[in-house]
Amino acid sequence: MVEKEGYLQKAKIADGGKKLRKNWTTSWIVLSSRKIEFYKESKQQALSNMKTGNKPESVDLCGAHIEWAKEKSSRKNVFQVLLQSVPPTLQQATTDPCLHQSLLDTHGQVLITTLSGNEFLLQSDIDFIILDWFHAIKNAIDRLPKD
Ligand code: I3S
Repeated sequence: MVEKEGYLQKAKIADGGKKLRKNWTTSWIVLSSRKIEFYKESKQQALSNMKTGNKPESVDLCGAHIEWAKEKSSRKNVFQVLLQSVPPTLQQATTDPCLHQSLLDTHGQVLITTLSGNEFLLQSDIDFIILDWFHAIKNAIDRLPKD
C-alpha cells in the first residue's frame, strides 16, 4: 500500500559500500510500508512504464537508518537513507534481511555485521515537503522489525 509519493531530488552516494560520484536528479518517489521505489521518470511516464514491466530501483527499508545530513551537501534540507545489505552468502537462504536476522538469532549464531551497503541523499528546497518525507520514512522504518 502506498503511504506517500512525490518528487524529490535524489543522489545515490554509495552502492554496496562503494562510494559513488554524487549526481542529483529529480526522482518520483513512492514509499510503501517497507520499501521505497525510485522512478527516474515523471509519475505519468512511470505509470505507463509499469504496464510494460519496467522495474524502478527499489530499496528495502528493513534495517535502514535515516538522518539529516547537513555535512554531506551544500544544499539545504538534505537527509540520508542508509540501507542494510545482506552478505551474498546469506542471500541464498532468504532475500529478507529482517527474517534472516531473526533466523540467526534463534540459532544463537553470529549476527550479521550490518553493512551500510547503499546510501541515498534526498532533498527538497521546500521545508515542509522535506519534513513530511523525513517523518514518513522514519515512521515506516520504526514500524519494521529491529536488527
Ligand atoms: O560532495 P560534493 O563533491 O560537494 O558534491 C558536489 C559534486 O558532486 C558536484 O559534482 P562534480 O564534482 O561532478 O562537479 C555536484 O554537481 C554538486 O551538486 C555536489 O554538491 P552538492 O553540495 O550539491 O551536494
